[in-house]
Amino acid sequence: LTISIIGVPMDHGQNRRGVDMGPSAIRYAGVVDRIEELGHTVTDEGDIQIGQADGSVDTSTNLRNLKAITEATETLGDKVFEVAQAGNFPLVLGGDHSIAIGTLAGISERHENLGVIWYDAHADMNTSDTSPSGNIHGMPLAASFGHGHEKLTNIRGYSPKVKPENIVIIGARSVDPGERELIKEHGIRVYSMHEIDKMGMHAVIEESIQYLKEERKTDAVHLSLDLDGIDPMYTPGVGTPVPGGISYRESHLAMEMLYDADIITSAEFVEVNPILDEKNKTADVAVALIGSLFGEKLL
Ligand code: DIR
Ligand code: MN
Ligand code: MN
Ligand code: MN
Repeated sequence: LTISIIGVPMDHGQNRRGVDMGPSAIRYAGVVDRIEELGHTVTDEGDIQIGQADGSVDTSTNLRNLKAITEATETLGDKVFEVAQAGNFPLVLGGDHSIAIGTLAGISERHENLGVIWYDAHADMNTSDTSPSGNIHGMPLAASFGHGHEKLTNIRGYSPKVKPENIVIIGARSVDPGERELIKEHGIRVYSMHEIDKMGMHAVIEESIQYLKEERKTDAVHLSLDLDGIDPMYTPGVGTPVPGGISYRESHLAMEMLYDADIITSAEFVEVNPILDEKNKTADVAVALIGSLFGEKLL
């Protein structure tokens, strides 16, 4: 497997500075060596250029930094499309979660029936109408199935990127009222912390794989992993930590099972903020999970 790393040093999707340094922190934590040691080839494509933004929420749209984000996600989408067309596995490093709009815009064009696993404390299913914050990092999943401001849903000139019934959310524990409505309306599959506690992560991943592969018959699956899905005791370097999250071990088990099922065709690891972190702990966890996702085993 050839894995192409794309860094997206963007913090415009939320209001805490520092997450733009996520790609550097993850590279510093040794992501390239970690993957190469598993026998894969890595091409580091460097970072996407990110424009300036003033951080204000536009009063007519309720969106913070819309222009800079649409420009960056268009660029990212083109880059992701290019590496995927070349037959490589796109591995995107964030940056805040708004970048998923671009990643999905690049990937989905190549697939009829893309599946998405959204590993996150949040549902990221707000729109400009429902968002309590105006932060676009709380909107990428809604945008990907055609809900929200046209500038966000139509990146790379098409919409939707994914069918709502091809989405699985894992780790949710902070969901806003408008997001709950969309989840219900579209019957989106959600394994919240309640289901993870009750069923165990093994059953959650087994069911998710069965659902996406056998029931939904997806032709590719993108993993979008927000480090705040994991409990902040393991990943404190995130902008919106929520207690009561997925454990370190459960997360490794999840990545190992996804590798064994040979189901993931692209991935992104987002919301690593080294300024809020403790000695790069959160980037270290990201790299360890990336190792498991690409086949690292004890024996
Ligand atoms: C909140 C926080 N639901 C919002 N979202 C976050 O602003 O829309 N997503 N932190 O990862
Ligand atoms: Mn998120
Ligand atoms: Mn989150
Ligand atoms: Mn709808």
